[in-house]
Amino acid sequence: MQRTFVMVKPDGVGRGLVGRVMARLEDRGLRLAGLRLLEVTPELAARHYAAHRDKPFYPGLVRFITSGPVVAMAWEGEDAVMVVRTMMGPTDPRQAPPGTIRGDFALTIDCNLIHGSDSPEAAEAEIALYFSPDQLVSRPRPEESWIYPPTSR
Ligand code: D4T
Repeated sequence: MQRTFVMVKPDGVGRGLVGRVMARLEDRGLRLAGLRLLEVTPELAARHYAAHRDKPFYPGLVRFITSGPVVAMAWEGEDAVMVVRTMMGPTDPRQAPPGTIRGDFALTIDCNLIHGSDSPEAAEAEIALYFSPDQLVSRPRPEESWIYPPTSR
């Protein structure tokens, strides 16, 4: 099972959308492997967004991500990284089709509601940034035989 890191950003927490975002991921069949409510410090933001350090939007990005509580999550599923990215929609919510999380709940790139890892390697690094091993669980959901059916059924 692949793991991915997902964050409901301060706008999503502030607007009370955490439950609805989580419900979409659960409804899809992904399983929750880790969950934390926290405030991102400037130091943590700098580590999370190190790849964007030289971008013009970086100062605003750090200001935004540290502006209120976030919900950090690890989710598991086959191809979870790609599945979550597809469910999120493009970075700019104006380009995001209806039915995607950003397409249904957000309007601007500055407040685009959700983050999801863009590769399995990024997922591993981001999960390690927000969770210690004892804060993660990996237990199949009982109904998973209806989500990943054995090929021989
Ligand atoms: P995250 O990392 O938040 O999941 O977003 P994406 O993976 O979809 O997009 P990204 O890494 O390119 O951008 C990170 C973060 O920066 C904000 N941003 C991005 C911004 O404020 N202005 C911009 O022009 C861009 C490209 C939004 C997401």
